[in-house]
Amino acid sequence: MSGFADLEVQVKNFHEYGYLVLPGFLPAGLVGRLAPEVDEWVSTGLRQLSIDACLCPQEYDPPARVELQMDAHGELAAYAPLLELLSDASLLGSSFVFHHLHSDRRPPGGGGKSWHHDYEQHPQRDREYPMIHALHYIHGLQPAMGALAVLPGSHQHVAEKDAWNHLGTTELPGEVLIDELPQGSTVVLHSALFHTRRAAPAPLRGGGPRYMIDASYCRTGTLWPPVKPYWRMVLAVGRERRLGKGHWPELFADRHFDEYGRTSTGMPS
Ligand SMILES: O=C(O)CCC(=O)C(=O)O
Ligand SMILES: [Fe+2]
Repeated sequence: MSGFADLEVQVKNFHEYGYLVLPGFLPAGLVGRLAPEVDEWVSTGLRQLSIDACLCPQEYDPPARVELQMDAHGELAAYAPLLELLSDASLLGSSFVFHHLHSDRRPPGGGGKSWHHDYEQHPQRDREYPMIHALHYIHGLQPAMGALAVLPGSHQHVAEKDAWNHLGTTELPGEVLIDELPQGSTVVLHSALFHTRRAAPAPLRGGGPRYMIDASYCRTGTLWPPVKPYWRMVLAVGRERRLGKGHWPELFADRHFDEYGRTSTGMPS
């Protein structure tokens, strides 16, 4: 991975390239509080319960806890420097809503994820309203952990999320590889940007667990498909905890979403 341009230049080019790389964006104190929460979320099975409740809502009740109830995770979802950045006219603009957040820790040597994008629209038809994913690499990235690769500009191409799955995690001409970041780094993607996670090399070559928390946000003005059957409960936690501190009135507002199941299917990614 080579160096990345100044934030200002990256923001100016976001429309064209569809991503920003923000090394060391999160303060050490917040990173230090997030990691044990991720550990608990994964180790106690809460993460799996939340996945089961999305994949099979007929069989599983909504989880007793959601990520935003954890102190540092809630703080991260409404981290002021991130929200200020998103409010730039080149990104989401001044009015946007939280969509969902996932927290994960992958073991050393973990598998890859084929080329895909994560823009929620069923069926895919345009890119009029931007949606953004912030991928937070809590302990940074090293080549041995498994890289992220993105294809600049691919967010302008209207396609289903899995349209490039057949490519697996193969290297594509023009891709940008992001494989080395310090702890507390964030990669901001236009959600329609195609990206892939490469498999981590054998665990013996080091790398440690790979922590990633991803949070997504959408410009308001259209109805977005929810991806979790219990999406109202998640937004209610954001409102009850006053995570936006009153500065972002639409951040956890239900009214920007369609009914679950009307246009949405399956598991958020
Ligand atoms: O693990 C990563 O770096 C990216 C994962 C991803 O693209 C996803 O979960 O949708
Ligand atoms: Fe993704």
